[in-house]
Amino acid sequence: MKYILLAIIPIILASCNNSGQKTIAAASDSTSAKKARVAIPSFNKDSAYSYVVAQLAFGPRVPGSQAHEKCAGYITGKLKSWCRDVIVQKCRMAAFNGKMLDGKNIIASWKPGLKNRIVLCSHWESRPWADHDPDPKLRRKPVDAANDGASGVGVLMEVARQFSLKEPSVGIDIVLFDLEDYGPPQDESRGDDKWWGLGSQYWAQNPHIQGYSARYGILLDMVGAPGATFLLEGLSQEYAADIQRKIWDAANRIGYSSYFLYEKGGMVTDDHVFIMKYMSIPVVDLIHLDKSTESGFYPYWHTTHDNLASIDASTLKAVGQTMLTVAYEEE
Ligand code: AHN
Ligand code: ZN
Repeated sequence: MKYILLAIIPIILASCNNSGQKTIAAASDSTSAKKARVAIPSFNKDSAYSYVVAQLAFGPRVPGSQAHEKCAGYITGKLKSWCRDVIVQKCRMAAFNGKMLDGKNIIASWKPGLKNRIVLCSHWESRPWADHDPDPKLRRKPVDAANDGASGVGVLMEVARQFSLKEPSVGIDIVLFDLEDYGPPQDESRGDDKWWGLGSQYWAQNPHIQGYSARYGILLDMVGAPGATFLLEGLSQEYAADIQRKIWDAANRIGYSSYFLYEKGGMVTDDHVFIMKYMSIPVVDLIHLDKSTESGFYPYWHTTHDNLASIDASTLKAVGQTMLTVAYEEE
């Protein structure tokens, strides 16, 4: 509950949803003819899943560890095999505890000269502490971060592979952030949002290309759990409502209505906040929210159970196919 402000006025929400539904139907009617012209490649869920497996094989990718170093090399190598323009942006950031962290934001760009572009992002490193584990003895153990890390990267790696086979018409940047999840452990009560998203804070203030901008961004966070529910995250709704609607409409149109719910979720301090703040690019957080858990996130969030067993390739497919649909339909 500390990190996520849940909506408290269900009556107002219900009426918003109802009027929203009509607009959705009208919008998809008028655009369906144009949409039908674009052939959308098929996202390979087994391929995405294999990229999740490969990341986990290094062990927890905790900043400063060998696994972290090796995994950065793995992701960079794969992206270079699919994309000519890959940049590894190094940063050195102070953590909440004074420790200096060496981070790497990994960036792949298609049509880098084009102004008309969108940015897809996720974070790739693991949280050092499973501070929300039900077992207090495990709360200082690192998180495998299958869902909270590897899932978004796995999806975007497969998206990158698809881009290598067929370029979308707009420019695209895939930005994989480091140092997202080094925020203070729950029991240390240093409740300041500035200790989260260190990699994205660095990139947003020191873009890989001077004067970088994009029309909009999509952040993938925890996109691999079985039966995931993507609610309309509050800050995205406030600052990027039209983009959020476009993504949810695309997902619902291609058959993923059980994952993409037109239901308001809480506000999350995630990487998208810093991109919006420092770059003024509207960014939607596509994140698994669950109103039945105490945290508001998916049940295994920041626990030792966030491992390979909590990943379902069908969820990766729903998210990945939606990303391809949005990207290839953009003109
Ligand atoms: C906070 O807990 C402040 N933000 C959650 C962002 C996050 C952590 N996403 C994944 N792990
Ligand atoms: Zn996390």
